[in-house]
Amino acid sequence: MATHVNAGNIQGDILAGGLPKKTQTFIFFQIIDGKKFVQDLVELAPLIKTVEQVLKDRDDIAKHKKEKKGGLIKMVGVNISLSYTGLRAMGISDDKMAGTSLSADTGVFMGGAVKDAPDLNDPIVGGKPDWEPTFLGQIDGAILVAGDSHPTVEEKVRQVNAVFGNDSAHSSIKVIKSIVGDVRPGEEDGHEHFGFLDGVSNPLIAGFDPVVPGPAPIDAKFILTGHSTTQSDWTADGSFLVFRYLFQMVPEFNSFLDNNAIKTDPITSKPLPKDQGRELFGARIVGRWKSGAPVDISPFHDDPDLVKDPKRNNDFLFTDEFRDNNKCPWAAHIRRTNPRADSTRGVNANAIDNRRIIRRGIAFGPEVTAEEQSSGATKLGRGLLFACYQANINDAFKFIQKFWANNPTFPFIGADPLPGFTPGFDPIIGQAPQSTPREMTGYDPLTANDPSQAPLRMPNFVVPRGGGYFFTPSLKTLREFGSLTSA
Ligand code: N7H
Repeated sequence: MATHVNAGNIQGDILAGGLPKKTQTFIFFQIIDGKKFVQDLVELAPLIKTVEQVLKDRDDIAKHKKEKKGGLIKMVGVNISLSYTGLRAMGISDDKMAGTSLSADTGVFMGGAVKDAPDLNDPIVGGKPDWEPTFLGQIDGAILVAGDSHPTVEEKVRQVNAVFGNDSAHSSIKVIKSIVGDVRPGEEDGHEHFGFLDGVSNPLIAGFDPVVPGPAPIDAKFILTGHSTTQSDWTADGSFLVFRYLFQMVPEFNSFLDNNAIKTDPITSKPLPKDQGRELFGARIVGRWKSGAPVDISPFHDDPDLVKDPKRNNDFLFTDEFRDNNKCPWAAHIRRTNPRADSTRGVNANAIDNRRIIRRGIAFGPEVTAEEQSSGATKLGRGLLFACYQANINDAFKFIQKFWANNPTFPFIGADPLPGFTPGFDPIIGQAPQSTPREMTGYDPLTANDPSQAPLRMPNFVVPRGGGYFFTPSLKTLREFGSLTSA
């Protein structure tokens, strides 16, 4: 039987499409008075938006659109997550975490994101990840405030601050960094900074989300903590939030697309105009066109109508191309991060429900300036505030980054597909070990399956500058932390 989703008990960013947002502020904090903080959480609980409220918001948005009233409904939501050091600062002992989901991931959550960064091949300088100093220090929690506009979010942030005590002498927390993310303007709404539509494919939850063609729904226990054993505990209806502060080198990425535009039309064998060749190359390294249309369904030309149809935009499993990469290269970002049937058939068949993540990122930073575009060099910081939820960080986010994106031989393990062929790194997020080149193959449809083709060298376009591993508790647990801290 599918795990029951108790929508009124689960924080709203986790399921049902997450907190509706045009802008989102991430507030990272340290706990300076653990006892007061635990009491403050009881007061904060009514301000937290649940999945139940998100479902209602989504109905209201649909109704507003249907009535063509224009503008946006005023809407805002708050969620809160805690790191291991945060839980400890609240007075929750390791004993209380033992035997729960918090200790079930080989120490990844408890060890924290800084310790894990070398294992993800994040660049290391002076023995430390090359991150912004704030993220190298202690971060006890993250408050997410998402809404329709800056004034709505700012008003809610003031309300949240008041709960913890505005006056720094009496506040239970100290804010150490706030980052604002914004949906990109105009036609780029919903597209990340490289120009690709984001947020298209997320796992469907069995018995909760409406079923559409594509990968089969997964049990909620792969996203929600505390449901993997028959006995549920205080971590039930929670989830782990992985945050990554990812900067994107957009002008450099654009030059890379220009320089590697596909030259020959794979169908007519005639020369391909430069702009078309460039878009085809971009689509093949991501696995979707900028419109969001998947190359596995529309391999050689964009089809923007396809992505508007939720019954079609995810309806592929890479099953037509088990042993080739004609339509979608094996290294392509979406084939790497969700290999669909690549992993569930053949001699190395493995179910991957426990590898799925629910992504909730938002873009940050300004649009590319004319000067950056003409010089081909990034001057201003921009990128993705990457956020994803799962029941086990080691099995999901970390596995995807380490064993899929950073693994040049995936999916060639043992006797699986073409012998002698190395797909290379995920071109978007794959990270090679220090001083090792990042390369991929299979990008040109004409030579896609030729083991003798020269690999393509790729600079890093995505640069990690921070991160955090957090636990997002249920509403019930938020109110009852006090009972866990008493001896
Ligand atoms: Fe990715 N991009 O613009 O290229 N991602 N991603 N991602 N990503 C996806 O389905 C992107 C990152 C996943 O089920 C799309 O939403 C960028 C990390 C997964 O088909 C696009 C960055 C991790 C999927 C991008 C970035 C993942 C996915 C297609 C960093 C995990 C779903 C649209 C700056 C470790 C795969 C969509 C599926 C899709 C981009 C980061 C994972 C366009 C720019 C760090 C699981």
